[in-house]
Amino acid sequence: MRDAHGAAGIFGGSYGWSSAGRFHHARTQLRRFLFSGGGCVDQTGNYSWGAAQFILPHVIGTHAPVNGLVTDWPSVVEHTGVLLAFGGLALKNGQVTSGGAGEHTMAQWLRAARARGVRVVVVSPTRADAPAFLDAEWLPIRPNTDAALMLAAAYTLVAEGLHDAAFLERCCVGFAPFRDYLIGATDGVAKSADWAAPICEVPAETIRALARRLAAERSMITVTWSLQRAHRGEQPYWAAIALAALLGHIGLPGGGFAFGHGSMNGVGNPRVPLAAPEFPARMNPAARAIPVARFVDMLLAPRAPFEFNGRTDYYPDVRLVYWAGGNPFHHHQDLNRLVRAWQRPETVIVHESWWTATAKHADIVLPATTPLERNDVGGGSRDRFVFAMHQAIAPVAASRNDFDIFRELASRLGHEAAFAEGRSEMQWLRWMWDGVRESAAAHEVALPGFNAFWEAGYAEVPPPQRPFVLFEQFRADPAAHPLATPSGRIELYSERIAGFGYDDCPPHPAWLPPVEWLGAAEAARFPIHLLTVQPPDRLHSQMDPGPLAQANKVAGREPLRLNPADASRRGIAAGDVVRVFNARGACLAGAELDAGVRPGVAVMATGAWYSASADGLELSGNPNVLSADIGTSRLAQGPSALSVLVEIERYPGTAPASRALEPPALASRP
Ligand SMILES: Nc1nc2c(c(=O)[nH]1)N[C@H]1C(S)=C(S)[C@@H](COP(=O)(O)OP(=O)(O)OC[C@H]3O[C@@H](n4cnc5c(=O)[nH]c(N)nc54)[C@H](O)[C@@H]3O)O[C@H]1N2
Ligand SMILES: Nc1nc2c(c(=O)[nH]1)N[C@H]1C(S)=C(S)[C@@H](COP(=O)(O)OP(=O)(O)OC[C@H]3O[C@@H](n4cnc5c(=O)[nH]c(N)nc54)[C@H](O)[C@@H]3O)O[C@H]1N2
Ligand SMILES: [Mo]
Repeated sequence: MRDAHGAAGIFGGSYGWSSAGRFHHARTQLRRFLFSGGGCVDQTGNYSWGAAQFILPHVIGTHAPVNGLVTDWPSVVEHTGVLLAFGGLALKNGQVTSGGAGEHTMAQWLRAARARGVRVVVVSPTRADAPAFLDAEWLPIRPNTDAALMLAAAYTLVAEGLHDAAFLERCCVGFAPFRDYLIGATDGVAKSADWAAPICEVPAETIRALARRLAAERSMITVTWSLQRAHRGEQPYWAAIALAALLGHIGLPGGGFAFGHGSMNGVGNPRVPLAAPEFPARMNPAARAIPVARFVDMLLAPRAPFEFNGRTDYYPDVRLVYWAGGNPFHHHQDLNRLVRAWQRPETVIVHESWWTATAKHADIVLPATTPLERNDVGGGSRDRFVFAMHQAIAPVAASRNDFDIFRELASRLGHEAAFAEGRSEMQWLRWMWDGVRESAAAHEVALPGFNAFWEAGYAEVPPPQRPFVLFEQFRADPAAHPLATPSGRIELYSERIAGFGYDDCPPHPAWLPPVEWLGAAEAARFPIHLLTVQPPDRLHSQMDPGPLAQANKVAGREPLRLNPADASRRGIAAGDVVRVFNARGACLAGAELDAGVRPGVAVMATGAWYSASADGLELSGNPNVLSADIGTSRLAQGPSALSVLVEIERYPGTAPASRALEPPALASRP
């Protein structure tokens, strides 16, 4: 393949979480293997915060608030008056962090905030996003309309003279054109609370009262990642920053904006910013990558142009797809389209530990070990613990570590030295630990040598001495500590984005109706907005066949929660098998009734193992047969997983069982 088609013929982006251990991180192993052998087509960005990663640098000069530090919990507990949480603060999401969690901190910080009297307002289509102990106020918003609510709150501040003119003058650019948009000078539409109320179905007086409250108290606006994993997902993020800028609390203790408090464990966790353990993939000599969620477009339209963040590029003509550590038949949108695209490459190679749908759809499957069968080091950038992951059992049957598989392939291809650098598994773990230790020393944290760490099983990094406040120095002296934006300040209007000329991402935050939402014409045919959220009982699709996830299934499928009124109108009772469908596909699910889901909305977790009947009905309850495979905008090209309209009906008769756990038909066995 390399001789015939070069690096552009080999796709090795291989998006996916793999496992917590940082050395045996399959995706990194694969990319390092392909990079050291001449390069491949890589993926840039991720499914988690794909829109945020590319819009935020234009606005605040960095995307660090989604992958690094935000104003930490001690600062919030001490100083925040009102915590406004878009997308909520669901404890289910706080179980997980990439690299693994040494301590689960979300619930304890929320309890501390509550005890200190921080008032929490949760904006979400589902009540379950706020733990009961928070006693939060719940604003049940229509999905994908948060930008309208944020703009209306901003309008209210301006109309009532409650905005912080001094902060806007000192720390921001572009307030004037943004204000012109808010008051309707540019398009004749004032973005008032009365304008927003019918869009988001939050009463106008509630929006006005919220804006006044945010101005009267020290306020922190936090936004889950889910809001930007939707069509036009750039807008609620930019609008939240603009609203926080108008309030003028950015850079003050417990004030400003943050992302992801309700998305992942450790967000806001106080931590000295030392490096997490890392095994380097190194550089891709082919310097070629596509936006992460566009890989099906790439397979279906080789050589077609696409736009991305101000540039036009061309999809490569990929002949070989190599995946290790990800499950595209779980994570990608519009799986029926993926099934078609998957027929295009000449060869698909997958490393897996389990017979996932991705493995079943591969030409060559190499069985990989699980974390129990190897030694590793875990830890993440938000967690104070680094942990030794000791091998518990010998590799099962013919399975091997991804590293060992790639090392042997590299040896046959003549680039083993570049791939493995002569180090064994344990030598790499030592090398990685030394990196953590050196970084810790630079932050004046002393960590033990490898042997002591390995024996103890973990190392704990003490919490930092003083709270971290995002943009504290910038606020104190914007000239001395400029942001990495063209102006050095927060951009409420971006000349650079204006230069892109994108109508789907204008140069200031705006309300752009998404392609599918409850206000769209399409809602006449498909009147339910389906939210496809992170599962409470597993990590994505991992361990779905295991007893924990299986015990929570309803009628043998993934549960679907909907409002009792919507259910009774359709003759659906709790425990029924339902068929969820739209023009893209259909899946089965097990009905659960929940008055805490606002009418017109249904909720399903992602991750049920894809299993389709001969006529294309998905049987396990994988909602990605319903989601749309379109970019958030030409700017970020992020996944739009959460903009999905569907209809739901009771499944008549006896539904066919899921075939997800049936063994594949093999051409040969090792
Ligand atoms: N509709 C919808 N879709 C979504 C989302 C959504 O909100 N809605 N969320 C998106 C998000 S944020 C994400 S992060 C993605 C997650 O998508 P993925 O990260 O692709 O999902 P996982 O199920 O974690 O897949 C990891 C795979 O790696 C395998 N694996 C684990 N360890 C190893 C190993 O050591 N070696 C090898 N070779 N394989 C291993 C596992 O068995 C599993 O099949 O899903 C995205 N998809
Ligand atoms: N248990 C568990 N936790 C996880 C994961 C997992 O697989 N399992 N995956 C992890 C990963 S990889 C990621 S990226 C994060 C993702 O973190 P998020 O993207 O924040 O997680 P979601 O569960 O998709 O969404 C959070 C909540 O947002 C609400 N919501 C959805 N749409 C809207 C909307 O339009 N407006 C408003 N206001 N609210 C909305 C939903 O009710 C949902 O419960 O989760 C992480 N945490
Ligand atoms: Mo994610």
